[in-house]
Amino acid sequence: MSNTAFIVTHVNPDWDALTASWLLSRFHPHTNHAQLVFVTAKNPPAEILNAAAAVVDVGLCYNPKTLRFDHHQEDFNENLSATGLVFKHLKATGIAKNYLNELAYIEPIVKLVNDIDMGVRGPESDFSFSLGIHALLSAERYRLSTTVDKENLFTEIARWAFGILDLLSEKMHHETKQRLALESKLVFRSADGRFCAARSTNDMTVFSSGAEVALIMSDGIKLANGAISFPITLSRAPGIKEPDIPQIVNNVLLVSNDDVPDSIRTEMQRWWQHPAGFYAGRGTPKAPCETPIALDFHALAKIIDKHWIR
Ligand SMILES: [Mn+2]
Repeated sequence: MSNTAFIVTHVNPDWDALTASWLLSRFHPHTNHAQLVFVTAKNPPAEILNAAAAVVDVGLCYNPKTLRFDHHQEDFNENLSATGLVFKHLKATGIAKNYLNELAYIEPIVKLVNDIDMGVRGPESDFSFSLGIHALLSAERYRLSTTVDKENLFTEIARWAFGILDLLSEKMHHETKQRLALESKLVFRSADGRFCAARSTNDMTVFSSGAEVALIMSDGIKLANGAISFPITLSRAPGIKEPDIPQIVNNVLLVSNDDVPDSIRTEMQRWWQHPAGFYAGRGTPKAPCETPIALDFHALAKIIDKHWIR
């Protein structure tokens, strides 16, 4: 055994063991990127448990002060899994506050893992077992069991799982930052809040604020001819069937010149309209344009808002 801090969890680790270990490994300074050691749940060696910097999902002890987070004790009455307990501790102590005060952004992962470990079933757990992280862990465990030496199997499973959790956490962190920055990027919000226009962000971020239709002008991208293009997209939120986005574009194009400046009319005439009805735009990788787009973005937003009949 090395002298460096290590985290103990159980052999054949499930997502509860893996996520609890990952939370400590990534967010607790005493177990920062600590090695994992795997023990049996039945009669784990006391000397290993005693020497561990943290013990999760095994060991029959719950004591946050010594980083012991098991929930299998007979008299245990906190309704949380090891992952839920570690997360609660990290939030309560604020020890992870350097990591975007909040940690709130990884709460969906914690909740999924915790609920499934505690036997809660619903659409989210069904999805996770069929196509989500629980399905992937089963598949990866099987694949590794046929390709990796037995003594390395659990370490390899954990390496894989930590990679998945790092990726998801990075994505959620990024989305959270985008959401927090949205206010400063909004150019227009309709009176009913159903339509928003924003610069330098993406439509999913706008939809997360409750809008159904988003007009986005992205950061500039360099075209093949060296010119800078600022892609514009008009799209509707996923999961809704209305409105038909090309219809909104055509509504604008049908009105007289007095209402719509030439620059906007010319621009919208060149937009690519997705036949499935959820998108129109120009300058994106899917619908590239050869010349920069130059128009009054706020005026464009007002015109689109006016001609989305709702
Ligand atoms: Mn558990």
